[in-house]
Amino acid sequence: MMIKLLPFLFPLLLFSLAGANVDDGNGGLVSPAKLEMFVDELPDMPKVKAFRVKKGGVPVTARITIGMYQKKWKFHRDLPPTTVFAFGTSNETATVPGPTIEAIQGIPAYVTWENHLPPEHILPSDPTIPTAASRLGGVPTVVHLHGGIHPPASDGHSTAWFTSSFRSTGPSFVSPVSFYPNVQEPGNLWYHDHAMGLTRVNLLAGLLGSYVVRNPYLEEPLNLPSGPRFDRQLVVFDRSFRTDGSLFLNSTGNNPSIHPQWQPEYFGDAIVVNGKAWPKLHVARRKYRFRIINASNARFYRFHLSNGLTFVHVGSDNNYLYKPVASTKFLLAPSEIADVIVDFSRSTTDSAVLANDAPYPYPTGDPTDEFNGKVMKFIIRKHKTMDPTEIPRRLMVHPPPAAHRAVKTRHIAMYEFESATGEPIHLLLNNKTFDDPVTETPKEGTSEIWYVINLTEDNHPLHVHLGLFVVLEQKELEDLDEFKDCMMKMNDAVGCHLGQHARGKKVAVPKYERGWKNVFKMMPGYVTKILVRFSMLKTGLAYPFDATAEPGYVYHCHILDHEDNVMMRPLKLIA
Ligand SMILES: *[C@@H]1O[C@H](CO)[C@@H](O)[C@H](O)[C@H]1NC(C)=O
Ligand SMILES: *[C@@H]1O[C@H](CO)[C@@H](O)[C@H](O)[C@H]1NC(C)=O
Ligand SMILES: *[C@@H]1O[C@H](CO)[C@@H](O)[C@H](O)[C@H]1NC(C)=O
Ligand SMILES: *[C@@H]1O[C@H](CO)[C@@H](O)[C@H](O)[C@H]1NC(C)=O
Ligand SMILES: *[C@@H]1O[C@H](CO)[C@@H](O)[C@H](O)[C@H]1NC(C)=O
Ligand SMILES: [Cu+2]
Repeated sequence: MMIKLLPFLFPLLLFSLAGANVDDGNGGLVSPAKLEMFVDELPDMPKVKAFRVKKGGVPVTARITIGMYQKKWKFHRDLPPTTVFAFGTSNETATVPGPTIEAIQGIPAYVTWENHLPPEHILPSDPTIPTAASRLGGVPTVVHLHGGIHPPASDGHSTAWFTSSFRSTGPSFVSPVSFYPNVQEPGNLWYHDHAMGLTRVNLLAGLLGSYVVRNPYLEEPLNLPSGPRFDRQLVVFDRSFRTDGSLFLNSTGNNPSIHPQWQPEYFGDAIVVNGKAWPKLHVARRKYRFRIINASNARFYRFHLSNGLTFVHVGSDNNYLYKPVASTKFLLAPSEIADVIVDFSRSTTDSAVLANDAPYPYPTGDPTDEFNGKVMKFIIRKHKTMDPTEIPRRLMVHPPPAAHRAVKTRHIAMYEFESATGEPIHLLLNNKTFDDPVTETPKEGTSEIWYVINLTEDNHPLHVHLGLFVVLEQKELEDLDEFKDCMMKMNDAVGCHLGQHARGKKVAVPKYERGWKNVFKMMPGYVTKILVRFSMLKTGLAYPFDATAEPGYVYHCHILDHEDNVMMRPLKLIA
């Protein structure tokens, strides 16, 4: 009898043994110590041209199709394949991150984004936060081109989501085809999912990729490192894995009686660059250009190189700086993009580790450890190679901020609401949810001053769709408690700010962040003054499309866990 039962009992026994240390339903996690660093080569993502080249080399408008597929992706030599959601021109070529889309300034592109995802998500989400959902099932997705200047219908509005084969669509869905005029200046953008309440999980699953806008006439004379070998994208994010290779996102919230799954910040154990955990790259002893995108949900990175080499910043987010700025260490918030030159010919060593020492959450959280303190390794060839490139003294001239007279001043206050036990419940802008009527209605073609007031404990990277901004001033409040008291009593940013409550010292903006930006870190306890422009950067003219159309745009915190719950507000341009 016993013997007969055993074959049946045995798997059950194994199952319950495995269950013993996974009592919270989260499964056994891979310790980062189990993943040897610097064993996988840094991948180069496939490139997709968002233009066609006619006879004679003339680039013209193109139509491309990019799908979202569920497939397996290998994040590390010693990790079983991971089920992911990947972008690609086909299932076979889909990658995490997705292909790098290459566009040319002024050449419009039409991108059809297709959802080929199965009915069920691979990660848990939370129905108690405002979340896109279809009664027919399916995974709602919508793509936002971060840094793009394009009409509202192509902006990937959070409620313009769609499921597989467009079987269901969200209330502001307009068309499966996004129109990107590519009228922004040459620089770095990225595309990623933006579905209401699912952005954090859809990005964790892999729905992100980089997008470069080039202008050969303006950029070739700069003589910066170029071409696929020397001009590289580094898309950085952090992820945790279970021992079976699957992505890990905690299915229990930190405040489960209010939000069963939502947690205020996702931090992964492994640092992944271009889809490989702690990769290595063999480099020649010469200059390279790295466009580093922080595609983490919540992790900040303060990058430096272990051998002390400097980074020379040539751009920040999607714009060139006026002149190069050298630094040995720099801070990148989620969704910020650094554009740096590293000259390996100056290295005294044969390798350099790209390292990170930003506490998490930034700035008051845990220090980094030997795992999340390392990002990737450069292995530097022994002998110098010929290097015809240089770092010019001047890069690109943009009209100075003073040239934009602001016609309106607004105050944007960031609030975090906590439960009785001190756990975050949700975060709001101006104490309003996403569904409250629109209050930010800039006039197209104008510039505005926004005072962004951070009343929370965290650094919230603010992202404004469509509008580019310059940080004019950041002031550290002398008496944050007094200011907070005023704000909590009155929710009157204007009254509290202009009254006697906002004394403080000015803190310089780092030189490498003084350009026109898409995202900026709003330091806790600071009032940050930005100039946002809702017109074309170079000419100051209105956009070459109807920016006042429905469904409008949004602005939000780019910590995805905050954006989803629900640190995001509508932004509607008016004529
Ligand atoms: C994509 O390929 C994977 C196998 O790699 C398969 O499981 C999946 O069903 C495919 N998806 C589609 C939409 O064909
Ligand atoms: C998941 O989150 C809960 C609540 O914050 C926590 O108690 C638990 O330790 C977490 N589980 C893992 C595996 O991190
Ligand atoms: C990446 O962005 C996240 C959130 O947007 C931020 O917390 C993190 O510090 C950033 N990391 C780097 C390296 O910039
Ligand atoms: C924020 O809004 C809630 C609900 O409308 C209200 O109860 C609360 O007093 C507001 N807080 C502030 C600081 O205005
Ligand atoms: C908001 O303020 C908190 C401290 O009060 C700080 O930790 C956090 O970084 C600030 N966020 C931003 C975006 O500045
Ligand atoms: Cu935030």
